Amino acid sequence: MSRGAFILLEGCDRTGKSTQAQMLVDRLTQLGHRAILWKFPDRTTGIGHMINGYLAKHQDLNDQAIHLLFSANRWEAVEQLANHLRSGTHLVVDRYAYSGVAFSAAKGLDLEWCKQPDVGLLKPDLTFFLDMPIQASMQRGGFGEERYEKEELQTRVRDLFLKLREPDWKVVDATETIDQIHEKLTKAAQETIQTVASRELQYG
Ligand code: T5A
Ligand code: NA
Repeated sequence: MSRGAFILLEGCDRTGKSTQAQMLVDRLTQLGHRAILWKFPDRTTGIGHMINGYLAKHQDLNDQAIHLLFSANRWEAVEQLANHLRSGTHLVVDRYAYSGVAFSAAKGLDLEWCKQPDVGLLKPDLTFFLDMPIQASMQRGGFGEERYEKEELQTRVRDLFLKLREPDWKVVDATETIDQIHEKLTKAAQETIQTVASRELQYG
């Protein structure tokens, strides 16, 4: 049986990741695939509740502790994610370890230290980086409510994402229309679905 593809959407806040992730799941489903959405942080778990409390500014934690909780929130999902992929279900994942490293390093933690807790996780087969100027994303709905939604921090996060960028990332202009971006993502996702069908799951 062919395995599912792990498709990741990354980017700074308000670049349209959740909008596109949901649209991609719906489109793949319409095309006859089995596809599900998975969002990190997954705020529904015990660890996720702690992360939510921190992001909503109800609870303070030091930078190292919250970093490890974000990573633990990925580790607690790893078997479920792998099982979905093995059963042929595609995963459209809204943020993952690159966000984990970029946000914590932007706060001043050592970059190499930040990478360590995520070493060995399941790896994405396709990564989209939705990119746009911070000034423009700040104009979008809802910006400014959560802990990290500040211009200076987001600017550092963007620089760090560009530093973490891997050669196979698809950098997407997030200022294009929702439909234009959706078409690009769909095309690339379909190509990846074909190429990974008979490939082993990737960890790293
Ligand atoms: N974090 C996360 C860490 O520090 N470490 C970690 O390990 C992880 C996983 C919450 C915070 O946690 C940090 C990063 C974050 O600061 P979250 O729950 O993913 O992470 O954050 P959310 O608030 O859910 O999402 P974002 O702020 O990142 O927004 P999205 O999903 O990028 O954007 P979306 O789709 O909600 O769109 C935002 C607005 O823009 C409009 C939408 O309609 C919406 O109003 N929009 C567009 N407008 C014009 N043109 C387009 N192309 C548009 N696309 C969307
Ligand atoms: Na989102």
